[in-house]
Parts: sequence; C-alpha cells; structure tokens
Amino acid sequence: ERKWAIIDSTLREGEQFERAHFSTDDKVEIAKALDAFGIEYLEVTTPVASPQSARDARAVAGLGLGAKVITHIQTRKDAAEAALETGVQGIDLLFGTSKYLRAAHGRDVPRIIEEALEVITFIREQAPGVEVRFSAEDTFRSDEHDLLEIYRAVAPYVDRVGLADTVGVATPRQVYTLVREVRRAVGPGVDIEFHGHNDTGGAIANAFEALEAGATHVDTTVLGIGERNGITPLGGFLARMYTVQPDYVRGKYRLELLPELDRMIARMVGVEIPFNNYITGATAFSHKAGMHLKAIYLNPESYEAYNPEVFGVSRKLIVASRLTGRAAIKKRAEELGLSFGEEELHRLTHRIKELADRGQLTLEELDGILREWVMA
Ligand code: HCA
Ligand code: CU
Repeated sequence: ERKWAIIDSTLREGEQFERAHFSTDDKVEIAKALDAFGIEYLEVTTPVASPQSARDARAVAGLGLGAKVITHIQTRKDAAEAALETGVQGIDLLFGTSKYLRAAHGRDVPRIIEEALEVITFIREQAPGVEVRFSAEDTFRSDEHDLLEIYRAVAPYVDRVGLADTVGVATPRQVYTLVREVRRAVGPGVDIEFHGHNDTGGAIANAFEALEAGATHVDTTVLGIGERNGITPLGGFLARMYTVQPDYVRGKYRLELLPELDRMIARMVGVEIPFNNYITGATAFSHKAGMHLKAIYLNPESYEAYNPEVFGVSRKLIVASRLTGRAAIKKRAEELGLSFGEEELHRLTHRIKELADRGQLTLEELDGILREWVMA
C-alpha cells in the first residue's frame, strides 16, 4: 500500500489568504487542533516575515506536538539562521525556477544550484537533525531540463524535494509525468512533496496524481485557504484518499474532527463554509430526486462516495420536493406512524408533487399533508 504524509500549511500558505490574520492564540489553537487530528507536519510562516512571525514560529515549535513543525523560507542564509533560532524541526527551502521568477531574481541554473547548496550545507552543519526540503517555485512553468539538473544536484543533501504548481495551471497528466521524472532523477531515497494551487480546480486531482507517480508528501490547508483561491483543501484531499485507501486514512487521522477544523478556520478568517464544500458543506450529503431517495433507503452507498458518519457529519434527505417519489413518501409516512395502500400512495405522491410545483414544501408542511390525508 502507498504511504504518504500531509504537510498542512494553514499556518503558512493559509496566512497568505486575503482574509487571514491569525493571532498567536489562533496559531496555537490551529496547531493543536491539526496535531490532535493526526497531521504529520505543520508548516509555519518564515520568521523573517515580521517580528511577530518569528515569535509565533517559536511558540508553535515549542508546543511539543506530535506533528513536526517546519518553517518555509527563501533560499538565503540569513533566513535559514532565523529559522534555526525558532527551534523548528524542519526547513522548507524555496527557489524560483520559472522564466518569470528567474527574471525577478536574475540567477541562472549554476547560480541557483550554488546558492541552494550553500544554504543547505549551512543548515546541515548548524543542525544535523533538522529536516531539509528544497522546492522549485513555479515548477510547472520551468524548463524541464533545468529543473531536473537542479533536483539532481540538491538531492544527495536534502530529505525531500518539492514541486509547486504555483499558479494552479498544471494538469493531472503533467503532474504525473513530471513527478515520475523527478523520482527518476532523485532516486528512491529522497521524499517528494507536491504543493498545488487551485486556480483551475485541479488541486486535489493533481495531488492525487503526484502520489500515484511516487510523491510522498502533499501540502494542504484547512478549507484550502491560501494565495488567491488557495491550494489543495485538507477535507477534499482526505475525501479523495479515503475512497482509495479507507483503512490507511482512517488509521492515520481522527476524521470525525474534520467539521470542527473547518468551522474553526471559517470562524477565524471570517468566511462561511461553502455550501458545496467537500464533506462539510451544507449540501454535501443531501439527496433529493425520488430515484436517489429510493436507492438510499436500501443502501446509502448507492449514491454516496463515502459514509458521512466517518467524517462526523450526517446525510440529509429532501423528501418534500416536486422531484420526490413514492418510496420517499411511504418512508416518511412510516416515520410518522402512518401507512397507505399502493393505490393511495400513488395519488398522495401525485398530490404532493402538484403542491410542491407551486413552491418548495417544508418537511412540516409535508407532514401536515400526510396527516390530513389520513383524516380525510
Ligand atoms: C508562494 C510560494 C509557494 C511555495 C510552495 C512550496 C508556491 O507562492 O508563496 O514551497 O512548495 O505556491 O509556489 O506557496
Ligand atoms: Cu503556494
């Protein structure tokens, strides 16, 4: 079975979300909640971002969590020094490799490699126990030949290399193909991380393809918050993986705590959980059409990818609509202790559809109609 770990970046990428402004208490609360959930790694904002960022990185690193706390820095010695001072257990290094980012920092490939190895060596000397990852920012708009040269050069000195779909344009097939190439370039002993933005809706599928191709680590944030419209959302990623490796996922994470995580972040950043969110959206397990309801009564799996109870939420059956069916009306009647013959049920269902055509009925209104029908 494939093994992988989550690097949750709510405290780094998530802080780059337009509406996020976490207090120290917020950060501690988030870190503890993610740790209790079972997340393996927590990524926090670089200590050189601001004075408070440095204090917060130290605070989170000092919590003594089961999760490894890592920080995310530009490939610079001063940033690495500041990172080591926070007491983090890992450092994620980032270097822009696309033509856009190279135009901004002006380094060619040999220079990128030279500076990367300098910083990596510095960290290794100062703190041999600290995990080091090197990532090529904007990987999927970088020249493949350059990329592989850079990955090959740093691989012997790092624990993990990263691929970042910085602007969310990579397709699943591109991700699969490039991760395969990187795996070949770095060999079997180096871990591979994927960080995917969601600008074109591919963040979950791309993370999945990265794992299929041999990646070992996936970046997520709670609710997917991050720059622009964000990255791979934790809940959606787990939904994806649960359908493929249910026992593995259930064994690693306390999935029933997911709704509380989503609610906590929604509250802190001042947004509603989207109605169509994976797992925790208000309609994520709503069943409405008569055919669907009939099958759900027999076996919920007929129209559900996974059991909502596993994730601490429940299904909703919308029985009072124009799309309802006899099975749904019969079931609701039974719940009220009423029973109808087949012929009667047929006419009753027809009547309810007629009424619902004029406007959606509430469940109370439906119940009223059923009770009145018995009286009549
Ligand atoms: C950013 C950087 C990053 C880094 C990803 C990584 C990206 O845009 O702020 O280190 O793997 O998306 O490229 O989040
Ligand atoms: Cu990012």
